Parts: sequence; structure tokens; C-alpha cells
Amino acid sequence: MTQLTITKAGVNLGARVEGLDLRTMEPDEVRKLLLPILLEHHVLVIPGEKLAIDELERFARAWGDLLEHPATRVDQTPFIQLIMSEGEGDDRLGFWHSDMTWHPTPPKITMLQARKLPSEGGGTIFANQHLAYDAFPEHLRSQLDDAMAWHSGKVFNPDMPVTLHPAIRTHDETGRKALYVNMPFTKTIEGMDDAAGCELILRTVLHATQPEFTYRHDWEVGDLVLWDNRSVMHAPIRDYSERRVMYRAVVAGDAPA
Ligand SMILES: O=C(O)CCC(=O)C(=O)O
Ligand SMILES: [Fe+2]
Repeated sequence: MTQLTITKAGVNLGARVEGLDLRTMEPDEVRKLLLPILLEHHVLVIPGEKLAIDELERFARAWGDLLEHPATRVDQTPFIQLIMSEGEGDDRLGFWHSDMTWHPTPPKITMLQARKLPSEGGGTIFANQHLAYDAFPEHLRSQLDDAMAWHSGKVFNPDMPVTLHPAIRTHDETGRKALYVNMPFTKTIEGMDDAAGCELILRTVLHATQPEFTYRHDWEVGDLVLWDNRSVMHAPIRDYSERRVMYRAVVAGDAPA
């Protein structure tokens, strides 16, 4: 029987879960133990040893079907991605986002495991989009309440889709509402001219990423962090100049509603 210790990671989101052996947990046990904690805290920090690629894929599959990513993968399997950066000067997306929102059924969960870290810096910051919705000023809420937003994946490659999703989504497992527009992928608001739509997206993201809604994770090698893309945005912090290597898996979700 697994003995868990759960402590809050941040004031307004994040839980640190200790005492798990991810290598031996059965998929049923993973869901039964960890899904309720994820739904309550939105980000799970699971310290531990580095998993082999097949072990990480097995753990990830306990949460659902896995999605491939257009930009990166390891050699052994299309379902585990390699996120490698030298930090400064890296032109990859460093903006606040929820993952792959340009996908018709964007991932419900993303997980990263730290393999190699810079000697300092390289954290990841998360923002609770339920809190952001609850505190959303009325003049912005009235403009976004029933709005649909266009999301584009063409930053990765020109064949990627452009998809329409609600700007405020209702979490399919908890029923809670969350803001669902972001910096790199959300391009316009349906029915608004481009300039007004962009301004509204920018104002919404500025509101949604206030420090009060955030938790910053400072990584240790072996940490596995899972987040719920239906309720948080995240951003990598590019304040380092040494190699940082993560393995990543994304779990398929439903069309946002
Ligand atoms: O490298 C990180 O800290 C986060 C990168 C990211 O946005 C992701 O893996 O979805
Ligand atoms: Fe991301």
C-alpha cells in the first residue's frame, strides 16, 4: 500500500506529493490516488529518480491516450518529447500559455521530468486560471463570456491547424470555469476586428498571470511535474545559459467547452 505525503507547493496552486514509486504503480492506482489531488491543486510536484523513457511513457499512459507533438520527440517513441534549451538566446516560446491550444482536442495534462538542469535558474511558473476567472474584472468578462477565440499552431509548422475554442472554458471534470486565451497561440476573437481582439487577449493574459495567481517551481533533477492545462497557464523562465533537458508527455483531452 502506497503511503503518500501531500503538502502545498504554492499558496494558490500546486501540491507536492511524496512517497510514490512511479515505476511500480498500476494505472488504476495512479488515477485513483493522483487525479483527485490534481483536480484540487492543478499542479503536482512528484520528486523522485529519473525514469527511463519507457517507464515515463507507462506512467503517462495511466492518465489517458498520449498526443504527439509536431516540434520534438525522443528517438525511441513519438510519445515522449525532448525539451532541450541553452536558455538565453533560445528563440523557442517563452510566453505564458496552455499547451497546444491550437489542437482541436488540446492536451488535458502535460508532464515534464527534469533530466539535466542549469546550475541556477530555469524554473517554470504556473498561473491558476480558475482564480483568474473568479477575479476577472466585469468589463473584460462581459466581452469574453460567450466569445470564441482562434488559436494557431503555425508557429511550429505551416501545416498545423487553426482552431476555434471558447475563450472561457468549463473544466470537464470539476465544472469550474477558467480563462482560456494565451500569448503565443491565441490570435483573434471571433467577431471582433483584429486590433480589438488582440488588445482583449493581451489584457486578459495580463490579468490572468498576476503574481497572486502563480506558483514558481524551481526544479531538482528527477522532479516530475504534472499540470492540468484546463486550469493553469505556464511559462518557462529563460534566466540561464547552460543546458537544461526535460522529458515531456502530453495526455489527450476533449474539445474545450
Ligand atoms: O520547459 C519548461 O519549463 C516548460 C516548457 C513548456 O512550456 C512545456 O513543456 O509545455
Ligand atoms: Fe508549454
